Parts: sequence; C-alpha cells; structure tokens
Amino acid sequence: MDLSLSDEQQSFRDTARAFLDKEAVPHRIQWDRDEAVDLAIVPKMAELGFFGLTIPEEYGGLGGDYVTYALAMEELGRADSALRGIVSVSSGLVGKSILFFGSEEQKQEWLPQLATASKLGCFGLTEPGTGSDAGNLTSRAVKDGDDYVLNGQKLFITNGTWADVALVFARTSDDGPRGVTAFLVPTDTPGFEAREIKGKLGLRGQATAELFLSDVRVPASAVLGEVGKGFKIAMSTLDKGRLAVAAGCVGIVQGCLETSVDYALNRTQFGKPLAGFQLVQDMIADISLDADAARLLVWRCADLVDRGEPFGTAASKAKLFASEAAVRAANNCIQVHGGAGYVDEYPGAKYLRDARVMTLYEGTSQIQKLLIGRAETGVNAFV
Ligand code: COS
Repeated sequence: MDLSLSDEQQSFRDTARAFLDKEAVPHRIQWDRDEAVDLAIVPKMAELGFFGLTIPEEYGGLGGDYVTYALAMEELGRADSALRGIVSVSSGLVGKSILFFGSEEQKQEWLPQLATASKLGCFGLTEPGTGSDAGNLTSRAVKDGDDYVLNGQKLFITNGTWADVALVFARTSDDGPRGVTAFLVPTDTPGFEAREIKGKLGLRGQATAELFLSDVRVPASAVLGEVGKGFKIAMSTLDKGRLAVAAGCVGIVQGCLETSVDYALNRTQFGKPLAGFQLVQDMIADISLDADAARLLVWRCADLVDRGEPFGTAASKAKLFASEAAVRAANNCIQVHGGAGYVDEYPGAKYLRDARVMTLYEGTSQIQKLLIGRAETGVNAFV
C-alpha cells in the first residue's frame, strides 16, 4: 500500500528495510533470549539516519518529515520493537522535548549528540505510584540557591541503564499537573542510579529500568522549558510518541502478515498448502485488513503533524487501533503457524510478546479511549 509516497520516502523505507533485514532480523531471537540487543547496532542505525530523522539539520539531524519517520518506525517494528523503542525514546521523546521546549544552549548541547546517538536519552515520567495518572507524580525538585535538588523514583524507563541524559519530571509545587517541571539530568550526576528490570514478557532486548534519585543536584539551567510547565511538555511530547508506537505496531502487523503468508504457502496439510484452506485465508485477511487500517491511521496522523495541524486525537486513535491490531495480528499469526508459532524459531511468538506492551505504555488503550471520548464530547472523564 503506497499512498502517494515521494521517491525520497520510499527510498528511505527501502534502505531501512534492507539494513534491518541484514543487521537485526537474523539476530533478534538471540538478543531476545539474551535480554539485550547488541548495542553495536546503534551507531550503524544512527549512520543511516534513524536517530536524526526529524531533528533539523542545524542540530545535526536530517530534517525529515513525519511520514518518513512513521515509515522508519514501521520498519523498526517489523524487524525488532526493542530497537524501535531505543530510537523513539531517545530521539523522539527526549529529542523532541528538547527541540520544542529547550533553550538554544540546551539544543546545541544535546540534539547533535542524540541525532547521532553518540548519547542516548531516557524519559522519566512514570513512577511506582503514578502510571496513567501522570499529573500526580511525587518526585520532588527543591530550589537550593542556583540549583535544584531532585529526589524520587521512576519506573519502567526505556533506555534507563543505557541513557546519558534523563528527562526527569519532578514536582516543584503542590499544584497537581501545574506543579510539575522538566529537568535534563546527566545520568552520571551523583545520586542518580538506574537498575535494570528483568523478567519482562516482551521487549526483552531493551533496557527497561527503575531510576532512583537521591539528592541529585542540577543547576537551574537544567530546567527544560518553564518551571511548572513540565506536564504540558510531557503530554505534548507523548502525542508524538504515540504516533511512533503506533507506527511500530504497523510494522508488527506487517511482519505477521509476511510470515503468515510465507508459512501458509509452504506448509502442507491434508495434501495442500495451508493457504488453500478458507479458515486460514480468513485469518490472513484479518491481518491484512489490520495492516492497512492501522497504517492509514498512522499516515493520517503523520500527515497532520507535517502540515502543522492538531494531531493529538489522531495520535490516540492511531495508537489505540494499531496496538490492539498488533496483538490481534500476532495471535492470528501464531494460529496460522499452529504449534510452530509457539516457539521463537518463527517470529509470531516474539511479535505477540512485544506487541502486548504497546496497549499499555505511552498511555493505555483505556486512556486513549478517554482522550478520544473527551475530544468528541467535550466532557473530561478524568475529573
Ligand atoms: N498537549 C499539551 N498540553 C496538554 C496536553 C497535550 N496533549 N494534554 C493536557 N495538557 C495540558 C492541559 O491543557 C492542562 O493545561 P492547563 O493547566 O493550562 O489547563 C494540563 O496539561 C493538565 O491537563 P489535564 O487536566 O488533561 O490533566 P490530567 O491530569 O487530567 O491528564 C491524562 C489526564 C490521563 C490525559 C494524562 O495524565 C495522560 O495522558 N496519562 C497517560 C500518561 C502516559 O501516557 N503515561 C505513559 C508514560 S510514558 S511510558
């Protein structure tokens, strides 16, 4: 399905796919079993432009559009969602926050490094006590002379143990979401500790961590944007993050489609290929429909971003549909494969385990529904 993609967009997608088919797909099972991707792939991905895609050229990026970004995220999701997460958190959530809310000095300092992945970032919003209710976070930042001193804990932080800089959201006053401020914290600051969380169902190749902040002292110049505006930074950045998650999910669905078709054509039962059975075609048709529908929602959202139109609700719709579709498609994929689908020699099992978190992080499916419902009715169900 190539809906009016430019030559440059198609070319980036083709190059990305060829690269990932060579450098990631053959290794993803081992990375998953080892619970760690080989980070040697990160600079190679950066060279291709994955990290700098939508960062402007003046800050060391490619200055690309969001449709191309969505294509890149789709290819990463098709190859290995663990890699997609590294990119979309470091250059997406962290890089975009700095790009849109940072001072010129912060942009000059961090963006060229994030665009080339010489440094990685992590996004410290979620806490043990606040997941969906992010505006109630309890980590604190107290002004002390020209500095701020941060204390608190963050949970389920992608890239947490790999990151060089953490975008930490902490409370500077007791005013709910309006009392939250964003800080750029180098992870080698004394008092900052990251511990990897093991035993995840999926995304096992990706470092997910718990962060501990004990009297972490940063200068006032570490504040990103304005004091008390951190929640807005988090929310508007997550709108774009949801687009990236949704695009990655399209890649999962696409991967499920390709492997299911391949298996159905080559596996023979009752004297004919599985593809000749109507009930197998039924499952493949469902995966194909999910791929098209999810991709169209993603491209619509990316196009809105590129045209400077409001896109928050479109991002929620794309994320809601694509993440649920990814789980559905992975289940269908395993069903097409029968017993073979249950072992990781075939990609369906990993697609399912990786897809499962997509309906949870960056806003659960229920949060997306309430955001869509709020946009449609004007009634806020969160109060
Ligand atoms: N862009 C910019 N500003 C936004 C925004 C957005 N998308 N969404 C909310 N805001 C602003 C509001 O305009 C409001 O500003 P004012 O103080 O000027 O009125 C402020 O932020 C508070 O907004 P709201 O009242 O909606 O806050 P809530 O606490 O009700 O937020 C939800 C509710 C559920 C929407 C929010 O907490 C949320 O998205 N939760 C999910 C968190 C999440 O995705 N976690 C995953 C973390 S990364 S794995």
